[in-house]
This record gives sequence, structure tokens and C-alpha cells, in this order.
Amino acid sequence: MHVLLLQGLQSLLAVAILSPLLVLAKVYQHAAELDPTVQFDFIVIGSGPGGSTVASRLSEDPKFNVLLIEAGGDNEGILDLSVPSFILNFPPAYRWNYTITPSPAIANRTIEYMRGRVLGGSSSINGMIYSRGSADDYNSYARISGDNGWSWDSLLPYIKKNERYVAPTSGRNTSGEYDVRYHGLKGELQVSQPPLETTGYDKRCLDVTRAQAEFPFLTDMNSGRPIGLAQLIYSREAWQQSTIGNGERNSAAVAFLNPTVRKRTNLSILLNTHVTRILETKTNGTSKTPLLRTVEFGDHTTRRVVGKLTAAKEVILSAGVVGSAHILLNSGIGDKHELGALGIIPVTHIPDVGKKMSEHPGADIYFSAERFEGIPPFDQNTALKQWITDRTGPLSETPHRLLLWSRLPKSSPLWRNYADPSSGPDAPHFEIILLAGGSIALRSPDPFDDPLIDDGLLKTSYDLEAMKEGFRLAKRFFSGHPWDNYLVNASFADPDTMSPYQWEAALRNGVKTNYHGVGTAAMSKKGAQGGVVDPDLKVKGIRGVRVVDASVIPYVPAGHTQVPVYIFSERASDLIKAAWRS
Ligand SMILES: *[C@@H]1O[C@H](CO)[C@@H](O)[C@H](O)[C@H]1NC(C)=O
Ligand SMILES: *[C@@H]1O[C@H](CO)[C@@H](O)[C@H](O)[C@H]1NC(C)=O
Ligand SMILES: *[C@@H]1O[C@H](CO)[C@@H](O)[C@H](O)[C@H]1NC(C)=O
Ligand SMILES: *[C@@H]1O[C@H](CO)[C@@H](O)[C@H](O)[C@H]1NC(C)=O
Ligand SMILES: *[C@@H]1O[C@H](CO)[C@@H](O)[C@H](O)[C@H]1NC(C)=O
Ligand SMILES: CC(=O)N[C@H]1CO[C@H](CO)[C@@H](O)[C@@H]1O
Repeated sequence: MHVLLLQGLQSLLAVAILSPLLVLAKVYQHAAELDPTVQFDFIVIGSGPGGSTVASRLSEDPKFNVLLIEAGGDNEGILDLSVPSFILNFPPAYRWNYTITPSPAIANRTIEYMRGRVLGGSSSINGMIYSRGSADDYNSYARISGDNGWSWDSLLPYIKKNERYVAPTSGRNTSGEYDVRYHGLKGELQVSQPPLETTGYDKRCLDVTRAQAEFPFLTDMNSGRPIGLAQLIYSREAWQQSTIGNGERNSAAVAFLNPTVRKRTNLSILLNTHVTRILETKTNGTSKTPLLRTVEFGDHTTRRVVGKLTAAKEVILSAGVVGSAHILLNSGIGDKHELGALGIIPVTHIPDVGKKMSEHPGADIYFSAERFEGIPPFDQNTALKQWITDRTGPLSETPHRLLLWSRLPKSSPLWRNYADPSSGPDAPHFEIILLAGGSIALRSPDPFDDPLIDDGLLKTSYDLEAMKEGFRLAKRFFSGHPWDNYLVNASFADPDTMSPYQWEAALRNGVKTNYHGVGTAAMSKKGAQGGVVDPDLKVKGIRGVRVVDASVIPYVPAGHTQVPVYIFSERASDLIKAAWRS
């Protein structure tokens, strides 16, 4: 029903958002359209928050000629990728068809690992939550990489440079729901608060912050201290902030490849092109370190390689937590024994490529209510007309409006058996957020075959025990007088009424991935044994390639992943510019 209504109004939308963009230049639908005599300084692979940011920032410099390659098509004018409330049903055309390898830890289920295959990458199909994680996370990335430039305080200027906090289209008064001191007002990425008026359900959630000392209100979840306050308080409830501007999804493509940027003569965007490998580039130089600046690409549908291009300066790999490791492994950069077993000639031995993936496992918890007090039901057709007219109404926001960030208390019995996996006392354990370990590996030596994805859900007993505490936390939140005459019963796997065996089976059958994978090309100190890239994001053991996306983040932050990638990419752009400014 949802989809049928959309189709009916497609032509209206074309008038509403396509016409101002017909002047676009330099966007190529296929590799054959590129002028073969043009030399690019940088070739950026992938257009998510990593690639779009870097391509946009580098092409600000008139000296640099930049090519951005995307496997999917353009995002412009596509209703499904623009209306904020359409977040649950993206057509397969805009997604890679990846699945997580079934294992007993997830009850042998086949779960899709959703990744965007369209301009903007996964930011074109994500839940749009603007969450930076905690200062502790970044300070720990700085320690792990030995580069203080990755610390929270050093990155703050980049955080603000990236962001443009805007009012919701409804004009709702959001005063007291965020703290302007922590936000940027002039950046490219638009961020806003929920536009609709506070619902009965929201009011009950806010009542909990007054009724239960355990769950106080937090004005701004993006201060770097989503928990904060003296470490005696372990949970904080805050209003959601979303990458929505002018009532539309503000993906990396909308924010960083906007019509003004697309007019730059020194930025070319090549669509529908599947990068297969990065190849060694022969030069007359004397260095023994292999130089890889030649990008090989092909056609996803015919599964044929169609050409290659060599960057004059660098290749920036921004194909995401799955794609970047996949391309590195196909290029012979990985564990030489594993590559050799598949018949791939190793270029350099970096055992950690594709390993150490971490992710946030999640589970749904249901409570039944006597009546519905959320966003009131609306007529889709009318709502879509309203959205098309002035970008307001129920379609201009996502279904979630308040978030709860929480830590396990210091007194938790879990700490008798497990080390605290969080980066510090201000980093939440739940939203529900936990650590797990997994990998990206090759299924075959054919670069057109999808890789094997294991995001490590529920692989450790800590995950199970901590999830149990997360369920108990939710039970406490939904108890007490704010829920009187409203909640009827709980209908989920309750760890306090089921046997441990039953509960574990229920969780394994129900666990979900949150598509927050990181760490498959992790950053480590220069000269370190482990890791894949140096603190300047250059791939170890070779020359010519940097990785700029979620794969370089050493472990999953205590927050969603799109914003950390933007933050990393802003600094990476400056590192690259500085390296070639001479
Ligand atoms: C997606 O992958 C499944 C197997 O995992 C396959 O059956 C299906 O045909 C694929 N769909 C597309 C559109 O390639
Ligand atoms: C998962 O597969 C393994 C191996 O085939 C089997 O032993 C196990 O019973 C399966 N688990 C479930 C929950 O189906
Ligand atoms: C918005 O609300 C705040 C506090 O709730 C109030 O002080 C302020 O005057 C309001 N602004 C407008 C424009 O109504
Ligand atoms: C290598 O040097 C030769 C002779 O100077 C020159 O003709 C050739 O173009 C150079 N090749 C490259 C890849 O720079
Ligand atoms: C919870 O209440 C709803 C509504 O009254 C009812 O349909 C459902 O069966 C109940 N579930 C359980 C587990 O008791
Ligand atoms: C070489 C070239 O075309 N440089 C342009 C790159 O883009 C900037 C910003 O639009 C222009 O100022 C340059 O002229």
C-alpha cells in the first residue's frame, strides 16, 4: 500500500525536486563517457560519508582534479531516498545484496547486512540519527593510533565545521531540547530536531525523567558526554537529533555533492561502476614499497571488468566497512596465506584486513498499551502532498524521537567476570550497545562475488549477559506511574521469567544487527604489528592508497556510526590536502 501510493505521486515529485538540478555537469552514468585523456589527481572509491566528504573537500582546491566512483546510481529526485519517514523499506535497487554468514550464534538465520548502493552510500538509506559517540571513544582512538589529532578536543573544530544545525520545517519551538554551544551552524551536513509536536507517548517518556532518578533528562546527547554528571547517574534520556534538513534526508550526497559542488569543473562523478581491484602502478622510481594507484573497475550486471584509471597522486578507498576490505583483499592486500589459498597473489602481508569487525547487536522489546499515543495516524496520500508542498507534516520525520543512553553501574555483578569494554566512564553501554568481534572474508577470488560477512553478533558470553541487563533496564524504564492506565503487559523474552536456556535461544533467534560495523581496516600506530592503516590513514606496507570510512575506526563507538565517519573524513581531507600542498 505504501509503495503503490508512492508510484502514483512520482510525477509530482519530479516537478518538486528534479527541475533545479537539470544543469548538472560532470556526472557520468558509465565509464565509457569519461574523456580518456583527462588525468585525475585523486580517485575516490565510494560516495558514503567518507567518499563524498573527501571528494567534496579535495575539489575545493582548484589545483586538484578529483574523480569519485560510485557503484550505484544517482540519488537525485528519488522519493524513497528523500522522505525521512520512508526509512524502513528501501527498494533493493539501492542496496548491496549482502547477508551475514549464518552461524549458531544467530540461530543459523540469514540476515541481510544492509549497505547503500547509490550516491551517498549507506547515508542514503540509514536511520539518519545524528550521534557522535562519546569523547572517551575518540580519546581512546587517539591512544590506539598514537596520534592526538584523533582525540575529541582536537576533532571538535572538524565536528563543528561539518555540521549545520537547523530548525525543523514545522517551526516547532525546540528550545531546551538541545544545547547550541555543542553545534556547528555553518557546515554542510544539516541536523535538526523532530518537527512534530510532543505526543502523549513522548510525554510519558519525559515523565519518567522526573519520576525515576535512574533516568534523568539530558539536554544534548552530542556534548561528548552522553551519560555525564558525576558518574553516579548511569542513564540519560535525550531528544533525537537527525541528519534531516528542510524536511528532507540530508545524506552525504545531498550535503556534500550538492548542486553547487557538482558544478565544479574539477570534480567528476562516475556512477554505476563497480571497483574490483587496486593494481600496482609501474613507475621508474626506485622504492621497493609497492605503489598502487591504478583502479580497475567493471560492470556489476555483466560481471565484466571494463577498464582502469591511474590517479596521479592517491587513491582514496571509501567503499565502507564491507566494500573497502573486499577491494583490498581482491587486490592482494591481506593475510598472504588466506589469499594464497584462493589463488590470489599477495602484494603485501597485512593479516588484519577484513578482521576485527565490531558491531552493535540489538533486540526488539515489545510492551502492549491500551491505546496508541504516538504520532497520530494519518492518510499517506494527504501527507505526501503536504510533504511535497512544503516539506512539513508526518512524513518529515522518523518514527523515533527520544533516545536513552545508559551504562551498567560499577556495582554490576558482570564486572566480576568481564572487563568493561567501553572506552571510559562517559561512554554508554546501551542504546542497546555492546561489543562483538567479526570479519569480512573472500568467498572466492572473483571480485564480483559478495564477500563473507561475519559481524560477530552474540559471539561472546558477555554480549548475552549484558543484553540481559539491557532488557532489565528497559523493564525498569517502563515501570512506575508514568505508565499507569496505559501499558498492559510486556510481550518479549523476559530474562527474569524464562530459563537461561530458553532466554538464550530466544535472543539468538531475535538478535538484529544495527549496520554499525567498523574496524575491518583498523587504524594503529605507525610501525605497529596489528592494524591496517597508519594514523594518517595510509595503508601499511604499500604506497598510494588511503582508507577513509568506517573501516579505519578501531572499534565501534558508543553511538551510531555515520557521524564518526564524517568527523574522521573532515580531518582526513585536511591531512591529504596538507600532504600535497607544496
Ligand atoms: C540476493 O542474494 C540471494 C542469495 O543470498 C539471491 O537468491 C538473490 O537472487 C539475490 N538478489 C539479487 C537481486 O541479486
Ligand atoms: C544450527 O546449525 C548447527 C549445525 O548445522 C546445528 O547443530 C544447530 O542445531 C543449528 N541451530 C539452530 C538453532 O537451528
Ligand atoms: C521557546 O520556548 C522557550 C522556553 O520554553 C521560551 O523561552 C521562548 O520564548 C520560546 N520561543 C518562541 C519563539 O516562542
Ligand atoms: C620511464 O622513463 C622512460 C625514460 O625516461 C620514459 O620514457 C617513461 O615514460 C617513464 N615511464 C614512467 C611510467 O614514468
Ligand atoms: C498483551 O496484551 C494484549 C492486549 O490486551 C494482548 O493482545 C496480548 O495477548 C497480551 N500478551 C501477553 C503476552 O499477555
Ligand atoms: C582545475 C579546476 O577546474 N579548478 C576548479 C576547481 O573547483 C574550484 C571551486 O569551484 C574552482 O575555483 C577551480 O577553478
